[in-house]
Amino acid sequence: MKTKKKVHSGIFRDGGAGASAKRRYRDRRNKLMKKEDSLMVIAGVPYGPGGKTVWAYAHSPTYQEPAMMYLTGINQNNVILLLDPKSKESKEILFVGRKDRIMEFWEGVRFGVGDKKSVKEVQSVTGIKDVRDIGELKEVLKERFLKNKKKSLGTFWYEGTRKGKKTSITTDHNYDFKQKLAGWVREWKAPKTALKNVMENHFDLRLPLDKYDVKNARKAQEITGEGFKMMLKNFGDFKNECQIQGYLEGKMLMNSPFGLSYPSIVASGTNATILHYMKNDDPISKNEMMLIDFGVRWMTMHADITRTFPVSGKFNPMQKMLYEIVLKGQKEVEKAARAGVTVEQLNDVCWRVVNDGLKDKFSDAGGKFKLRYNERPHGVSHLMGEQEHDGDPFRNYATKPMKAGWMISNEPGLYGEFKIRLNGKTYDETIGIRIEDNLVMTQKGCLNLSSIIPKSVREIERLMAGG
Ligand SMILES: [Mn+2]
Repeated sequence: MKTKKKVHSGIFRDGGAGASAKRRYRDRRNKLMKKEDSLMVIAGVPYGPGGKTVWAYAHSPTYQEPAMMYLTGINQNNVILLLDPKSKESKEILFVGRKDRIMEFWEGVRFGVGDKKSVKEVQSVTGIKDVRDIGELKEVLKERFLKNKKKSLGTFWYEGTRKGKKTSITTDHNYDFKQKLAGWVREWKAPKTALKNVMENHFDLRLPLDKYDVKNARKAQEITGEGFKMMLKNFGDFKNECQIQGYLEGKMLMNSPFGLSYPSIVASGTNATILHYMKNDDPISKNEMMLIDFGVRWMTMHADITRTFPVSGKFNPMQKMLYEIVLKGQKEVEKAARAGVTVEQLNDVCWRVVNDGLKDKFSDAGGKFKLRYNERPHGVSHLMGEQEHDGDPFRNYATKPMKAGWMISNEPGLYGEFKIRLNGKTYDETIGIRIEDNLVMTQKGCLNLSSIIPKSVREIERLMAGG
């Protein structure tokens, strides 16, 4: 049973515009050259989501820097927070633009200086009494900085080590702001070292979720799980990946005003071996497996779930065998996860169990396989919380003992070409399997928030049979 060839690669979002592609593209360029009749240079977008904007900006109703969201809850751009713990005047100042009626015409109500009502609301929600015009920031900061005995100025940017070298994310708004502050500090004749990164302390506080966050994270799981169950029950209606995406996301968004955690990955057959598959436009066929990676937000908490199941509604013997190997890896990670353990240790558990399972169950039964990676296709866990991927982007936390309240993903996977003869029948498929739950660490173990979302072979087959 060979997996069907996919329609197009995805390099061209319009499918290469069919047979006439070359002519059409060349024509367009020629026309532009004729019109301009001069030297031109045109650049494609240099960065993906998360480049210059907050990661979630493009596809979620939340567009705030998560650090600001965490500290103030204000979901509006161009807000700056000054914290001055030693000050006798005001320890906290929120800088914001003036009330701007034209901007409001385009974007809706915005909080701004000169608008008593919105300022009052922000003051009462955040508890910050001192709200000033953002135009005063530099002056106020200078005065505060020169008064400050320590002569230090903290700000937030992403910094970590990569391959043993200290490095920063230099393409986002945090770094731009840090560079601006560095210039000011220079102007004020202070040494470069006056600028300090608050990232580590910030994450120490932000990563352990409190009860309210956990409650919201649970709610996100419930909505996500409900959408998944409805989608499975109605699976017979779908003929294309995009229909599954539309239905599933629709169900989730109907139950949450906070948007998706991220755009779903809806991958059938060979597409499931592409880790960040986003094309979601291929037809599905009955002998394939489907991998979907999806989730919704509730308040500021994210669900990040992956489930894999057979399009036919029934696992064939090879699919079941491979699926249960991955499931075992996930179970062992869940058993090992608790405060004090590191993500790297979970990786060791996960990939040992999955690779041993492949050898003991699959190879020993005569199976042959080809993976597209050595031993580990990706990390089994990432931190979660205010962002779907939270914590430092360099994953330096992977070697630090986890703390109670940290939320992580548990997502073992298996991707490759598999062939086996079972019960007189040969199975030969390119398969991607990933099963992802979200765990919250406790002192003694962990809470699996996703235990309400079906994943056993029996549960999935029952739901797909309409029950
Ligand atoms: Mn994940």
